[in-house]
Amino acid sequence: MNAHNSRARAHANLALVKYFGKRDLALNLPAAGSLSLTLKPLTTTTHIAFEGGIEKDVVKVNGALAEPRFSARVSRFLDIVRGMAGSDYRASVETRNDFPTAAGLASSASGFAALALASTDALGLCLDEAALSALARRGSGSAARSITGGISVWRRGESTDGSDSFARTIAEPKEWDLRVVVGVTDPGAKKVGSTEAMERTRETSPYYNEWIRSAEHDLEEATDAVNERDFMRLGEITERSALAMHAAAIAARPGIVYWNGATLEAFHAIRALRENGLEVYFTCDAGPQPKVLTLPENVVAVEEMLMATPGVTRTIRCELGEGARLISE
Ligand code: 2P0
Repeated sequence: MNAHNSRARAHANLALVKYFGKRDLALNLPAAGSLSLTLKPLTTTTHIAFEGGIEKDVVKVNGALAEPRFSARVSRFLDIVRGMAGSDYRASVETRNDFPTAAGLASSASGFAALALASTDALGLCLDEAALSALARRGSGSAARSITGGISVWRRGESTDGSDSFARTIAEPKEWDLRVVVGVTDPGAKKVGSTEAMERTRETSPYYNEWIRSAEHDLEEATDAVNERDFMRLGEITERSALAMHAAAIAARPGIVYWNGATLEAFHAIRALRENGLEVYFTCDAGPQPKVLTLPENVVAVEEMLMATPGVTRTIRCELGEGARLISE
């Protein structure tokens, strides 16, 4: 048999300073840098086998054939890898997420990070971490930050080809024990996809330029807060970055509102906990799940608070995880 196999694993990541706007749509180059936590468990495991003589890529997600749109996106990504390796082999891809897709948690970051590593390894390419991160970015912008572990910064970069727009770790998991609790709310109305939302916000939101300016400033300040292990400062930047991102999206035309009632109730409950002296800060992505940044001693109180919020159906405890890696089993 003429097959090149590989298996890789990557975790999802949560941005504390958000990425929401592109300077290049085709290359997924961000208009501003972002800062994130790579989170375990939230794991994607991907197996890939390239073979000569098969006609097209076959993509399975959690055991079922992927939707045509997603398969086409994976094939476009694999075309980039094939181009780098000088191969025309098609691939069979099997990817599994250990977190519930119904939870509405983004899997494209961990998915394209695992795919970037598995596909390059299977075709004999040996990329360093920066090159892998820049490649994963082509699949989904935030995937750049799932190649790296711990706390990562994805720089905007200046070059038009994107070669300087990749993530790097600024603190390893063992260097700062940060925790995140995700609140899963009931699925809300149909969401607008991230790429479409970013483009609509860039084109129509009167707040877009200010949002991008504030994001660059927040990134510098959040990087300092990480370097100084200043949790309160990092938490304050986390909340304001999420609120500013959503404000820009809400002001797009038509406005993009990702929150449901439970999301907002959770935001207020988190602030109430903080007024009682607990170090807890919220954030939220392109969906209705409230996510809480905290320290180990507050995890149980945060879970109780989230479960007491009407509309929150379950919680997921997370901590800092490693970057993408190859696995043998
Ligand atoms: C982030 N999000 O920084 C932001 C915050 C959602 C809100 O990155 O178009 O799936 O594939 O580059 O990476 C989700 O967007 O978008 C995202 P594309 P991606 O985590």
